[in-house]
Amino acid sequence: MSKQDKTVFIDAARVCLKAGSGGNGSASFRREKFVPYGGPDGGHGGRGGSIYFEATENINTLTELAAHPHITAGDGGPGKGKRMSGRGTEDIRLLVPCGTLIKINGRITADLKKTGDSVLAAKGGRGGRGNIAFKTKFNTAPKISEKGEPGEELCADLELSVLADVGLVGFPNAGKSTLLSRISAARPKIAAYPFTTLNPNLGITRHKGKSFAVADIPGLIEGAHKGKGLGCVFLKHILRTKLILHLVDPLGFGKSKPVNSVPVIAGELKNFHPELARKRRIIAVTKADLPPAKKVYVQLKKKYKKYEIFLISAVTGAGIGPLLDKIIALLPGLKEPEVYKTDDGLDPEALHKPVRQGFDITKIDDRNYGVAGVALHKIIAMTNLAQPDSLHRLKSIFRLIGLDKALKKAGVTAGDTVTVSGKVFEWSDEETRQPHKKSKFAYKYKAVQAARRRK
Ligand SMILES: Nc1nc2c(ncn2[C@@H]2O[C@H](COP(=O)(O)OP(=O)(O)OP(=O)(O)O)[C@@H](O)[C@H]2O)c(=O)[nH]1
Ligand SMILES: [Mg+2]
Repeated sequence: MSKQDKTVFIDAARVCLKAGSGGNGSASFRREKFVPYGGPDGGHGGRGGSIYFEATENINTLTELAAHPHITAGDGGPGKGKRMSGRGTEDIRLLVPCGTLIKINGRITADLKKTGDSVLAAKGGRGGRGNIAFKTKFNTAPKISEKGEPGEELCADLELSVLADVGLVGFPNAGKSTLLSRISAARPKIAAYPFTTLNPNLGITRHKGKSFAVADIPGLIEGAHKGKGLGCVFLKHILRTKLILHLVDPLGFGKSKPVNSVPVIAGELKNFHPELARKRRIIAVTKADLPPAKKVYVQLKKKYKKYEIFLISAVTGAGIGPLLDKIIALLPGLKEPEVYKTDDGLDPEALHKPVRQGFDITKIDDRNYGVAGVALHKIIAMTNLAQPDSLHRLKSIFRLIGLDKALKKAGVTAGDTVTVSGKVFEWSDEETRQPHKKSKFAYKYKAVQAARRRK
């Protein structure tokens, strides 16, 4: 049994990703002998690790990811005093086979075709800024530092659609795997009984200075497109091939005559996907070293004039040269069909671009309001509510993005509670001043939880 056969072939997996959050920024002040008013010196937090998918030809199944679907990248380190930035965390690169489609929220975000193709799946959070970033000429001693940005958290669906130039199809036992092992270094399992191949096998054929990839899939039987046998599960793996090589067993399969193989397989391909019917197809009668082969070859030639038909023996090697000549002559003129389109104009990076605006206000009851919004969620997560200056900054942001106005329009009155991203605030109509100017006025928003804690 080959190594490939021992590994379970898995061509679909759902993985849950959690990118690392950024480290918290530091709010610290320089304290040094003979340096009065040393000023803010809190460093920024480190970057959280991102998670990428990267294609490699060294693996051919999604088994590993399907078995370990929860991937978490490390968080960034916290910033420290003396302007020390936190440690950034390394990104995780998850290796997938070439031909893997990445779907996020049900949309194809990327189609990783060749080694090195990669896509950012979950972006790590940036580090929170330390108080050195908040120093202004009006506030030279800011007691503000940001918390780290949360890392993205999502589930991605991976689907492998093997990429090959030539797809081998035919009834079970036709000699597909034998041919693949003859023309490439692949060593699929071969045996004198049907349904030997249980997973697609991929091999690279080199001929007269040209090379192309060949995929051998499990044998097809009548009704395969309806789920009979194994073939239909794997037919999708030849969807992206440029050429189909149909192998006809001169000994026939079951009670079916060898010539019947042509219309039956053609029907199965067409019923599975119209793209398979459109593909250029050539036929080869196998096992030329056995007596009935020549007769079947002549019959087929007579009956199906529109196809190029070859007579080959994977055991003796007879006829294989001309067949490969034909394949290398045809391939440059054939295009890989666009079976999977990455969703129209969807830029994989767009998923990770920061959302700046937008929130929804819901009136829960007369005295309670809820506010939701992606950008707001991030702002709240990055605000250190225990710092009065940060709370004040948050309040300014609320005013700048128009949340104050919108809430007033929605009918909020003094004493009502406003829940933003799980944090509860109390609405106050009083005027506010910046806290570092020692305002005697109350904050417009009071972090109710923080206030309770202080009592
Ligand atoms: N004499 C002879 N036997 C062959 C030739 N090619 C394949 N065979 C035999 O036919 C049998 C089936 O070969 P496989 O390559 O396993 O056939 P397959 O199409 O991959 O079969 P499945 O994987 O079951 O669909 C084996 O016993 C091979 O030794 C050939 O050219 N000549
Ligand atoms: Mg086989």
